[in-house]
Amino acid sequence: PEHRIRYAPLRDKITSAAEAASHIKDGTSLFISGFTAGYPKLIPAELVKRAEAGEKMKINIYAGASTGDAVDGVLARAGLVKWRRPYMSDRGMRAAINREEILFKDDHLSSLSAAVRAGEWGPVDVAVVEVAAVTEKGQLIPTLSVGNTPSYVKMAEKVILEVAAADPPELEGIHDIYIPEDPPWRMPIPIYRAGDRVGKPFIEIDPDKVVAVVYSQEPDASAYFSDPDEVSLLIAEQLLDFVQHETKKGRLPEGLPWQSGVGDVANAVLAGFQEDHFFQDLSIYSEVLQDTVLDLIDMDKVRAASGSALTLSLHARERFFKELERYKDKIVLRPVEISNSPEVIARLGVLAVNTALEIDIYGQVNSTHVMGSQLMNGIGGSGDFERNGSISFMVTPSIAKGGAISCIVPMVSHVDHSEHSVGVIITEQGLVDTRSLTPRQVAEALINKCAHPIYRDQLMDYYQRAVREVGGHEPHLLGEAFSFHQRFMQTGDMRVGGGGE
Ligand code: 0RQ
Repeated sequence: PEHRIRYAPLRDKITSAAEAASHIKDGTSLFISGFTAGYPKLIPAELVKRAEAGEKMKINIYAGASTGDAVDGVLARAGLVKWRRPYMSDRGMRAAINREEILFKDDHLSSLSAAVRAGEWGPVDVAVVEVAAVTEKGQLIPTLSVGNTPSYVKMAEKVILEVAAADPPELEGIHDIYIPEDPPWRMPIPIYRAGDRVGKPFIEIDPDKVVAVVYSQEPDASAYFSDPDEVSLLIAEQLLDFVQHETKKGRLPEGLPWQSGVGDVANAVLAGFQEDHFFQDLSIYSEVLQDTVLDLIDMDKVRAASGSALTLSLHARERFFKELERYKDKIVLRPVEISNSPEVIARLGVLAVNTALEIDIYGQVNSTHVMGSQLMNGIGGSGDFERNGSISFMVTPSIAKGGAISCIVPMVSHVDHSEHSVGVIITEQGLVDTRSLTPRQVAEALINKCAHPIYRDQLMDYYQRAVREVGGHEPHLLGEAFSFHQRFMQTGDMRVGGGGE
């Protein structure tokens, strides 16, 4: 314990998970660390045990973003969750949210630490934080994510620490903890390059607020990355060609930092950097860093990589911990209000790459709601980056479910990103730079270049009739704008004739 908890008074608070969890009761608002990685593992399991023993309780659970089965999965299955915010990606929890059994509101990740500090989310009853170590003064060294933890800890009435045996205390130094001022006293966040460190390597805390310390042997669930498929590779190739071309033409400065969202295409883009000789001195100013960032560092292609979390496969995690000092030199983990700060993203001129579920012919984007109604994961940081990046790329395969769904539709069934935030749209079929096109030009280009050939005639027919029959700046046939979606809901296929023709 001395090695991990260097502040002696906190060693007296080491206790069992059951004892620690006794601070959580029916109605407690639980604010936890965790942002794909770094979430607590023992406390949720204790709550489930109590529920199974017959205790009736519901808690509100607020994290940094998605967690693992050890939090969202087990708590949702046990019916313990009243409210959950923000982004999550657990199947069971998603289903409960869509039945409105769990209350959920989707937030831009950049804004919620400040909202919690302003008291908008109510009192922070208990914060549960996974830590790698505690310093001599009682400050906290987080594990592989920062998320909203600094603000949660600052506002919490009680704090429970889970000391993670799986994460070495040598992680100390990788984090850069900076809590910006709140309105109306906001000063600039002094980050001028992706790798700038502006804060402290630990989370400040009043140690008296710590009510329990538990030791956890459980590692984060490992991320699993498959090799990028052909569609993702085609999208990534066009994206990298485009940036190269614009740079060579002098329309894009060299060395702008990259943000790349979650999913296969994002990984394919990063994998593309490995093979391409044009991209050498890369800066990454993103939200979640994944395995490929380590590969790029190994190839000496990365100047700096900044994010709020590091999500690694089992193999990459071993590699990372073995050579921690070398990687620490390049990687900075920040609070999500800094990694996703609109101010900083705009200042650095981040090249933003995010994935859509569907995009409409005028460039509005739906990233979160299947067929308009069913929540998928949440907007996450995609809005922070798309609205503020110097070029905002929106990528998607042109079709889903084997062609039964066109990802280019007449009108999106839900809007996350508007045409005004999105710059360049790419599918495996082609790329459209919408930035200097009128909405009608965007529609024609998207249908001809980005839509899948099996949907082009249907889309063009809709568009041309809208132009003829209604006209206007963005012609729509309001009675038919969702006909693709309706056909899918009725027949299981968006194609006229169900694709069987
Ligand atoms: O369904 O899971 O049943 O197979 O949606 O689609 O193609 O595997 O794509 O994993 O990249 O996820 C937008 C959800 C894409 C994600 C979204 C079905 C498809 C499949 C998943 P199955 P893919 P991805 C922040 C980055 C918002 C948050 C964000 C996301 C499943 O990227 O959550 O950007 N984004 N965060 O079959 C119905 C459609 C569909 C569809 C695909 N049009 N209608 N279903 N699917 N298109 C910033 C960072 O820096 C991290």
